[in-house]
Amino acid sequence: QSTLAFIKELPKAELHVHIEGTLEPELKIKLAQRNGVELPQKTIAQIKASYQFNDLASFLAVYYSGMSVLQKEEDFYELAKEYLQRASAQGVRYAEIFFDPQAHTSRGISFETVIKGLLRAIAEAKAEIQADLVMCFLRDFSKESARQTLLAARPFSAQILGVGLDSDEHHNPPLKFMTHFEEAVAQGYHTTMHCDIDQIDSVAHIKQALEVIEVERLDHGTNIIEDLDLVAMVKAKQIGLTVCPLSNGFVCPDMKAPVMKELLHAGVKISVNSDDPAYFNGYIADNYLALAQKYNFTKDELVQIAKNSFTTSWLTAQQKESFL
Ligand code: ES4
Ligand code: ZN
Repeated sequence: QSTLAFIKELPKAELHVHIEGTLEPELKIKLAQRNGVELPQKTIAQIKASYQFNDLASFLAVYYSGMSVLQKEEDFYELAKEYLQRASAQGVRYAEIFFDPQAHTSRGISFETVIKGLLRAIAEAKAEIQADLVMCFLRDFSKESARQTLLAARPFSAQILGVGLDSDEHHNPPLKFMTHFEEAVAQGYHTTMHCDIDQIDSVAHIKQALEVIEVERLDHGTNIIEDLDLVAMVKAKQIGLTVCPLSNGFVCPDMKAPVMKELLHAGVKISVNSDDPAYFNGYIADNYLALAQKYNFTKDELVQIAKNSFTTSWLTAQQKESFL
């Protein structure tokens, strides 16, 4: 049995995927035509050639500009439908999917348009793959904008499992959104946030997230390795770290794979995820495969990672059991 076949068959949960980051060039072109949006690139090859980034900021510029084609409920439906099909084909049984409401409401698209399209795709795919939504605040937007987003989400709060924090981390520490996370917890949402790799003040941001805001998971977060007290705390509290090797590969030559191995063997619950698969050249199985082929992760290690993905998910204990 090939390693890829083994990985695909391994039941996995995906805990860190931005639905807007699953927008493939093919769908981008189709939606641009349907909605009368003029794209700077005309062909799939040209679009792919424009995907050149070497840091978070250069990626985010491409990521946000690509979203201009997403306008109608149907567009968000198709986006999620395609992701769920791809994820299911790679052995994802359960996905907690990030979406960025402010990236759309700031363009005049209503919160309702976005979430209704996403929810319809999730409902339709239910027999093949289970999924929930996690709403992210854009950390480079204002606190007031985050407050309004929490308000706009209220009518849909039963269909949103948690809140996260993403986008440009520089000058936008976790503490900027402390009150929003408090309010989110009070409203019954689970919590996670991005602590991207090798940021200025990475360790300080992780400390804010874990010690002050007390999030349940960290997205990326591998810089905990720089502070052994943090490693011990994450281990004791069973905080999940949702790591994204191919995404890391754009800003760090070793994808943080050696650190992942170290954390895994220290008993930290790391999972492997695809982040923005349409932009980082691969879905979840491709991420597992990179670890196996380039960094000699063994089948046992991959199995442990897949188990961690369910353990650190926000499924109920009973639901987890059905997958493990
Ligand atoms: C993201 Cl890689 C990454 N980092 C921060 N925010 C994001 N949103 C989508 N992808
Ligand atoms: Zn991310």
